Amino acid sequence: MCGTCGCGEDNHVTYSKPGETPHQIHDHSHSHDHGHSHDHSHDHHHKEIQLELDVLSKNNMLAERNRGYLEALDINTLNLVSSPGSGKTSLLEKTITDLKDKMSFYIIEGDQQTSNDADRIAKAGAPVIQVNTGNGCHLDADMVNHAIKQLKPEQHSTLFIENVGNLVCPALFDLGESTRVVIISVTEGDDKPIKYPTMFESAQLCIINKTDLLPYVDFDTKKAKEYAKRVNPNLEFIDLSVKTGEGMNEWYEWLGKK
Ligand SMILES: Nc1nc2c(ncn2[C@@H]2O[C@H](COP(=O)(O)OP(=O)(O)OP(=O)(O)O)[C@@H](O)[C@H]2O)c(=O)[nH]1
Ligand SMILES: [Mg+2]
Repeated sequence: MCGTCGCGEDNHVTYSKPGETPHQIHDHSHSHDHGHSHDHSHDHHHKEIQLELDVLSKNNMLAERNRGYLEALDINTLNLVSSPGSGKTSLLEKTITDLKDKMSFYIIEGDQQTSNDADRIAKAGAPVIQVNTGNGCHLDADMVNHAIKQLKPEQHSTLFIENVGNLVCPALFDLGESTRVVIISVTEGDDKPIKYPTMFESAQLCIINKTDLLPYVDFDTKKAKEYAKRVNPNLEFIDLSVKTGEGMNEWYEWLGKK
């Protein structure tokens, strides 16, 4: 997984609210596990797998703590995952604009760099915190834990976590969300669900965005859904266009039922 793509232990993660200077958080309450304590093998591959399992099990434990905290406050938490540019921030901007009088939203924005997305969300009118993951290609439960502490979402609210645009690594990291929503846009190709099955396997809802572009691209919606159902028979689908608003009501109905 990420051992090969640059998200290391010495990574510099920063947090900021719009207008704030990004800052790091030094948390000395947890021990740093470098993964060699149980490993008596000289096999490098074995060491790497052990490190991955350690990282993931530590993440799973923290994710369960997040989940317990969020459930106790009746905060519906959605983890939005997709490749870069599928329209996650656009979907959030429109959802906030349309529903903010009826629902209370909080947003955690994950990107490697920049506070562009948090600035867009703040403009749409919701409290937001930007997490910059540096070299990291995904959010993890620890980052979300720190972000929640600063954001302080209120009881009975909806918390959206926009993950780093990446169809691979975010699939492995439970953040403590209630629901995982995978978004694909019709410009990406209808075979994504079988090329990146883990992401589709771990999601409960699949949004197919940018349907306004269907006349211009070779995207077979039926085929994309068949592929996705192959890896996850229980996956639900909503086709929509954030741009034209087509299908947005179905998304709002789904959200209202959660
Ligand atoms: N045609 C069309 N364009 C869209 C639609 N939704 C989003 N876009 C455009 O797609 C581009 C990327 O949208 P974003 O919302 O920034 O995508 P994102 O998933 O948040 O991107 P990252 O955070 O970088 O992963 C922007 O230029 C949007 O205007 C849509 O429904 N139709
Ligand atoms: Mg975005």
